[in-house]
Amino acid sequence: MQKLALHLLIALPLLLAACGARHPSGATNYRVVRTLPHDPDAFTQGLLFHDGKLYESTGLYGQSTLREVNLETGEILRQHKLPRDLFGEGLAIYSNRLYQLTWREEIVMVYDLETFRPLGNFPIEGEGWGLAIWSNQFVASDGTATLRFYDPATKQSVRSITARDGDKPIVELNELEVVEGELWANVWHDDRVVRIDPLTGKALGWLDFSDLVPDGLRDSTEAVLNGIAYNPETRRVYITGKNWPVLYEIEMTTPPAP
Ligand SMILES: [Ca+2]
Repeated sequence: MQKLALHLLIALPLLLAACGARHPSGATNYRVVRTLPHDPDAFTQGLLFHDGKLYESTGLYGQSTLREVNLETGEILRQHKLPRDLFGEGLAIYSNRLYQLTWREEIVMVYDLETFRPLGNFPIEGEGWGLAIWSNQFVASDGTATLRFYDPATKQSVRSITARDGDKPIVELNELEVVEGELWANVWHDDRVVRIDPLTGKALGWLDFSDLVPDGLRDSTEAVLNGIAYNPETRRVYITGKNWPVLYEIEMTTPPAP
């Protein structure tokens, strides 16, 4: 029995790691593992990890970019500048293509992942804020409490949910990230991230990042928390904000069992 217990002890974390993508994170708290540099000129609108690489979308007219960033140094490894009349927003990768939302231009830009070569765009109705992939569908926020899911093949909306904390709709959902099956969202002008059930819209909990807002930016109405990326290989979450000089590597923690 002792030997079996030992095997289970060794196997269990591996099993949990392997199943991680299908299990809710249950994260109710976090620990900052590392504080890394981030380009203070980046008006961050989308952030994601893919195959060990960090990708970012930045906004503002005349300054919007799609970029690959060195996680350790914050250096821009390569970037594509958007035309001056496009305002970059949420970013997602699906089937070796990058998809970048635009704010009020009602188009989604498409790029080749390997080369950053623009491959065209497709229309989307309404404002574009955050973008992620959940269960092989795009999920997009538009500044309201509504999250719309799109079929990547047809680009048509297939369903929507309303994010609610109890009965109260959670408005101004912004940057999105799928973390272990949950949908995490920045709330604009809020230092917290809400964890949402992607099937129902129900808030599963909140993570308070107010302690991470850099000094000097606490009173800013623009340089707010916005940017969540998740690396499933390490189970680390990355958090930054618009024009923040830092990016935080986060380890999710749960409170000890009572
Ligand atoms: Ca994200």
